[in-house]
Amino acid sequence: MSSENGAEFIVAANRLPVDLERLPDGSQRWKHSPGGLVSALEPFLRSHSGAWVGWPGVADVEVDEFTEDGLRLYPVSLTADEVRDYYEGFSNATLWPLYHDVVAPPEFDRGWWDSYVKVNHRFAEACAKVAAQGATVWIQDYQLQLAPAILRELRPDLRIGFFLHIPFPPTELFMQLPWRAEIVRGLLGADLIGFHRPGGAQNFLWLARRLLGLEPTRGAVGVRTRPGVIQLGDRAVRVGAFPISIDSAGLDALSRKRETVARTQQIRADLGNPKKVILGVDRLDYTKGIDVRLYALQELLREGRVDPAEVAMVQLATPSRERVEHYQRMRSDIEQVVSRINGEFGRIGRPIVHYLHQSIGRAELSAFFSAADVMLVTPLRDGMNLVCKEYVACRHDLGGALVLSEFAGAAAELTSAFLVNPHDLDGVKNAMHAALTIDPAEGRRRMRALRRQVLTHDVDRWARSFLDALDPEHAH
Ligand code: GDG
Repeated sequence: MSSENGAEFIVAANRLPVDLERLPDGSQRWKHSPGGLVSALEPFLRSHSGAWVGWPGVADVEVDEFTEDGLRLYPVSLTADEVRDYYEGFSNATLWPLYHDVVAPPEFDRGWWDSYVKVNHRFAEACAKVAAQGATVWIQDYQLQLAPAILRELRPDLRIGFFLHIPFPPTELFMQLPWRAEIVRGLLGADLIGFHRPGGAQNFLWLARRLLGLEPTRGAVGVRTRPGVIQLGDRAVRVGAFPISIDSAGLDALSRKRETVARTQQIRADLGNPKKVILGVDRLDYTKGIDVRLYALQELLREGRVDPAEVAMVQLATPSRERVEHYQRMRSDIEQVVSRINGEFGRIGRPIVHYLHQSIGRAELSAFFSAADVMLVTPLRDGMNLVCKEYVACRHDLGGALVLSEFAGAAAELTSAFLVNPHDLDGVKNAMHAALTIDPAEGRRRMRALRRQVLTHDVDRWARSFLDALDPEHAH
């Protein structure tokens, strides 16, 4: 494609915002998977003749570029071996656990690394082909950390941003990575590198000094302000903190709809109208601490601090990365605890834990949030965690109480939650108990404070603050 009709604003992410689905009869269709990222960036993408570069989610298919709802989509193909090595291997069995405080041991495999390098080249080449002269390219997440530098080589005219959606780890842990200098160099191809929290930015600045002998600024990085700066020849790379959020107003409106309110009541009735409904919503992932909250509930029931006749818990565990070995093991561990609790405390027609290993629609999810007296978000480590913000956005009635791990990025913003250390089981139990027995006026006070934060800091503000910092002359 010539640069005259190239795109001016490009998002590159491992996945496209649509998934290719293969139907049993052999035919194919596109299934929309509108995530927060898509809705956040859609206005920019549309008004800047935008394009999205990503993998369509199925191995070994060559798909031509196409336009969906006015958005230009450029599929990047992956072979089955690349899905295994670049995606399931290096991205999800090396980087994911390493960046999440090694809560599972990361595997270092040279073949996986080779595949990661190769696929990052392919993504960068796709961006180089699609971008108009002087365009802005925003590269997303840990699967594509080499792409900024490769793209910079291919197209020095571009403005390149990078955002990491998961935590950037403490430097001692990052130093384990055999390819640590390559990753830091890859990221430095960007003009702006964004993390959720200032701590991540600070870790990165330290590594640039230690591994590459660069001289970053030494001041403390602020939230959306005071980025660190690394001078690389005539180029200044900025490194900042931009906490992501959700479509707060959209969820607030959805939760107020008559149908949602009716569905909320129906869900409580289907659960047997218990006095208290407890909820967990996560991708089934070992970082999310699903087991932590189940063990805490089990002990509270055993100690008689929670009456099995008065509570029902719903755990929605959305299927995720099912071919990665660690995920298979964790799934069966969690399912075992669920059935133990139900075996010990359930009655016919009244299990304690309603466990769903499936994905549900957005409207249904908002009804779940509205139905929950206590929301449990207990990750061992989480870049941000959107679920807790979604819960808050749905509680226009000021009902409900949030138990939130200190190790989620969101904890820095949601300080009126019951904050817990997920490694401290007694602490989690006490917080759950406090949330279950909270005085309604105190609950409303806390929820009001949480909502003030979430409603004034939405995903649009996140995208705008990043893009303004990337291109200060053209504030968005
Ligand atoms: C990564 C980082 C960071 C889940 N089940 C269903 C469903 N979901 C939605 C939730 C939420 C999203 O998926 C999960 O987002 P999280 O932020 O909680 O977690 P990760 O997937 O690990 O996301 C994380 C995020 O990137 C953004 O930067 O916050 O720290 O790990 O929106 O609602 N949605 C529907 N049905 C489900 O069954 N519709």
